[in-house]
Amino acid sequence: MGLSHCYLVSSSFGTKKNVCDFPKSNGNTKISGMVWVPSGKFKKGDNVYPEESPIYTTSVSGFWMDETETTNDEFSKFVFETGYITEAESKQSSGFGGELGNPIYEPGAVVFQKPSTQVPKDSPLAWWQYIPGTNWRHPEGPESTIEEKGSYPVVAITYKDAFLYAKWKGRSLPTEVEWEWAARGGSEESQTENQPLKEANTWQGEFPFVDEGQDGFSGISPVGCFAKNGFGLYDMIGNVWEYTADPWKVTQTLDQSTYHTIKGGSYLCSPNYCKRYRAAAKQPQEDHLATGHIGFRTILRTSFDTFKKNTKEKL
Ligand SMILES: [Ca+2]
Ligand SMILES: [Ca+2]
Repeated sequence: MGLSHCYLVSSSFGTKKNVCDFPKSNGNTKISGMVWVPSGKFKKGDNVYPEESPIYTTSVSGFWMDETETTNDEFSKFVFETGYITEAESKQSSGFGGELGNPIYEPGAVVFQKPSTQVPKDSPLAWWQYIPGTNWRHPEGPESTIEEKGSYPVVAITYKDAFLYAKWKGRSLPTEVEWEWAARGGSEESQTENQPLKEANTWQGEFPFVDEGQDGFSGISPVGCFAKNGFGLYDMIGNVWEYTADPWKVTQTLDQSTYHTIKGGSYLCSPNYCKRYRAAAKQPQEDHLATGHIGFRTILRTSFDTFKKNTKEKL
């Protein structure tokens, strides 16, 4: 694969408004940017939406987790070093896009298009559009760029893209249980239906046509701009949805496609449309369909003690 199309975007970003100067949680060079999520037991699930139930008690072993969503700069490094071409940049041999109604073969991704007036809220195709030429380098359509957005979460990537990035780093995508436990941040209680304005980039105003940005951001924000949770993790809730390793178990066949579970909601979640700005919230995402509001973060399943012994670094 040629590398001529590859470039790092960090050289062109750095203005204050495009990066949040959040404090890093540890100085370990080996796993810089990750925090330790301790083991524990919690009540997984909720009953705000049907797919979140049943609620049950489960245990989780500890693991390291990226403190932020994977950024454009980080994904650029992966592409630069491997020559990887994402699914949204590749012509598909078999059609996908079952959620959109017709098989799609042309490279591209789904983009949120804010309507100019109110539209029926049960018509998601009124604000979602498949735009050929959209991909992680051009996440809002072929004319858009990620220049000066190196610290924004990478989007318009698929489950496979996220999986292979994690593998390249010697890491994994979290299971749904691991992700939900991490997003709870040590809290015993599940999150309320109240919108978390200080902790997450969500949507204020009448969805989908007025994004007031009362939380500081209309649209996606750079990573680390909101308060971290009890485990030191940023943006678990909101900003962009995050892939997990769990296939979506369909009880009713949606179409011929396969799906994985995404967690945490996005900047598009609002009280007047979709209260999925909670740890227990979940949705299916079609495996080969890239969209502009889904990203990911990785985990490392190395025990705390093993890590200390191997690195001899003070944690
Ligand atoms: Ca917002
Ligand atoms: Ca998120």
